[in-house]
Amino acid sequence: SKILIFDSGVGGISIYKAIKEQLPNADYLYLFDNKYFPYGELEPAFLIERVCQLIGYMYETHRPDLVVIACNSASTLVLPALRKRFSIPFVGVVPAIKPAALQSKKKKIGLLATPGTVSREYTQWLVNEHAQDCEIDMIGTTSLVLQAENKLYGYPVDLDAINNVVSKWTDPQTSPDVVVLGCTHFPLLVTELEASLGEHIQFIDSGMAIALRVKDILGEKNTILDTCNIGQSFCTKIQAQKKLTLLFNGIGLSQPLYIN
Ligand code: DGN
Repeated sequence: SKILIFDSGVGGISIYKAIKEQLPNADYLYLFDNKYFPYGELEPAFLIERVCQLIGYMYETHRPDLVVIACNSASTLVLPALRKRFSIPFVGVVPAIKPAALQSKKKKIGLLATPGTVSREYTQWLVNEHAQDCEIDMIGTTSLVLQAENKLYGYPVDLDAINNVVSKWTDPQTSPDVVVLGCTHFPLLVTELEASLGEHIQFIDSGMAIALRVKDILGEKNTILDTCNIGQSFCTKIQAQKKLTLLFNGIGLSQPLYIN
């Protein structure tokens, strides 16, 4: 099968890695929008149009079997429009509020996402639906998105910037015990986040759940659903250098990116 993974930037690579573990033989295309990155502060109406336009281009030129919107900022907004317009399956990535609420012993969870994602009605719906018994503390940040991009392009990560963003969670007495990484860029910074916050916080991302969903839709038998830990971050597990096709801005220019 041909799977198109889309994000504003390189964050969707954390999702790609999780899917690739489940479906090693699929063909992967990775599209990112280097013209309008970052997505976390764009006007909703503009973002809907932009994503539909890019996916429309890819739909015509590459005919993917399935599209993963590997961006919480986009998925919490544009999935209904995409599903209405294109008759292929879409898998969206949205904050893993439900598993976080189930795993939190303190019944206090954090959401670390973009400013767009923390302000979405859909995110509020997720909280009302799945985490009524929890207190929820949200941080919306673009700075961490930029740090994750830096890291993947081989530039140094600014640890002070990370510390500043999450400083209110450093005290184990008052912090949440479970934090949702509600932006696909953030699993790429999990080592830095752990170094900054210490061991009193468990991070949850959507990678594994999304990978299993993709596998399910594409019809392969899903054997590890019962034993998987949805919250585990898989991006740190990739050892070998892998090559995947990157498409910049939907205009066909592609070049390999090497991922450690
Ligand atoms: N990686 C995206 C997300 O999951 O929300 C958005 C990052 C951005 O463009 N700000």
